[in-house]
Amino acid sequence: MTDQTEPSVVYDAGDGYAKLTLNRPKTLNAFTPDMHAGLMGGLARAEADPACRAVLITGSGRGFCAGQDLRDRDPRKMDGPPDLSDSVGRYYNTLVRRIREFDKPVTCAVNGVAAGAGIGIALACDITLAGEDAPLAIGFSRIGLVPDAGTSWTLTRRLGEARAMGLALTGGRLSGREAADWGLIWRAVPGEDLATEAENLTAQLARGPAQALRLTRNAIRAAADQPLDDQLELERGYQGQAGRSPDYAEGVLAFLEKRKPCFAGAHDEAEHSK
Ligand code: T3D
Repeated sequence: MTDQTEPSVVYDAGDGYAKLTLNRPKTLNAFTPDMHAGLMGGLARAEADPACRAVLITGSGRGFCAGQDLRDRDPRKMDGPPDLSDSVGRYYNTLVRRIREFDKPVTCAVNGVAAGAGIGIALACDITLAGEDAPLAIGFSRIGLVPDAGTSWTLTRRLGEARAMGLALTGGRLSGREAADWGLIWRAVPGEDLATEAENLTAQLARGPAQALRLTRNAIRAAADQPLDDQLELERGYQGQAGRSPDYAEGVLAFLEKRKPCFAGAHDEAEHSK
């Protein structure tokens, strides 16, 4: 439902990173096709900008994201049931894949309630912070749906089957603090500190050795899917690439010269293979 003149996603250039703010606060930033387009457009802009070396996703107002805009699913205004597989494939799967495969680190600050696919998007990011009291409301089963936007995958991997099943079947909720205690997200911080913490973290990643960070993301993700022997070989190959990078030379020099490193973030094209 496109009932606003403000952009549904606001793009701000930060200190070496881009901040993408979901901006439909009256609906707790529920997803419309326009908001999906805004997010995809913001990611494309961030990817194309060499000065941008990380992305932070957050929400405006008191919510992070309430999932799909249910006003666009009002059965009274439809001829028949919607084809949700089309919507999930076209919008949510595309977005989750885009975030997961993004070329630069992506952080997320869950500034307030996250529900349904809003949680899936938050958990697709590389590092997720939340306000201590921000509710993560799984919710899907409460409206007769199943977890989507990768939520069934992320919950199960990070929490194990017992907790994932309990949350998914009951449509239960966790506070940001519980989500961090359970290992679902990186950290929970007092709400008033969240924006600063998330911005500092994202700026830190933006200043980091871009190639090594990209390889590290790949290594951590691969670890869940393969045996130790394969992971050891993957680490060996990645370290070979990292060891040839100017960032490594700079890191060692900075250590020896007792100063902070200044990473240029030069990309070795060969290491783009995942
Ligand atoms: O459809 C597809 O394409 C398939 C994909 C599905 C993916 C999904 O995400 S399905 C799940 C959709 N989301 C939900 O089921 C969550 C629905 N919302 C809630 O359960 C609650 O609003 C919250 C737990 C998120 C927050 O509760 P609370 O008490 O803090 O706030 P509230 O009063 O319920 O909501 C505030 C306003 O936001 C309210 O509008 P109003 O009455 O002030 O004009 C409410 O209607 C609106 N809002 C909240 N969530 C949505 C929404 N409007 C549209 N769509 C929403 N999802």
